[in-house]
Amino acid sequence: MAQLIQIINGPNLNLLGKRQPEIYGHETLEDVASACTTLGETLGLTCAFFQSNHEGGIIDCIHAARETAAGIVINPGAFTHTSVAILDALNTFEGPVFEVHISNVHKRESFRHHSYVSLRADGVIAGFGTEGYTLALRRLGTLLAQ
Ligand code: DHK
Repeated sequence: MAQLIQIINGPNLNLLGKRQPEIYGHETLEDVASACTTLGETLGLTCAFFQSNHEGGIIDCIHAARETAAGIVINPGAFTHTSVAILDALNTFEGPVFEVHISNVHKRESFRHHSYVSLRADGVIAGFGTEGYTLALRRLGTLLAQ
């Protein structure tokens, strides 16, 4: 049976493709979902997608994933740099967690250099554009097949 991967996107990522395309590219979140779904089928993984502009919604999604998902891919957006609550929620999840940033946060403002989520993440991908999501999915495919 296919294992479920919960893919979570935080604030402003609903505007992907329209928002600062020079930083975040031209692909939309629907494009990301489509690429992940297609790749997931080849890896035996089913992808569930969630986006919220609200911290509590993301936390509720992580809690629900405790019962349903084998792994999490999360781009918490700006909550990456501020949210102890999302870190705490991820610490309740037992499977692998991968943190994705579309842009190279280390090449940007210093406030983007620190990530609370990285204290829990099993791996971090930054600066690979939207391809970062499928790279994380490939790694989950490898880990969960072991
Ligand atoms: C997305 C955001 O919305 C920013 O707040 C982060 C991240 C970077 C990204 O690169 O995907 O700082």
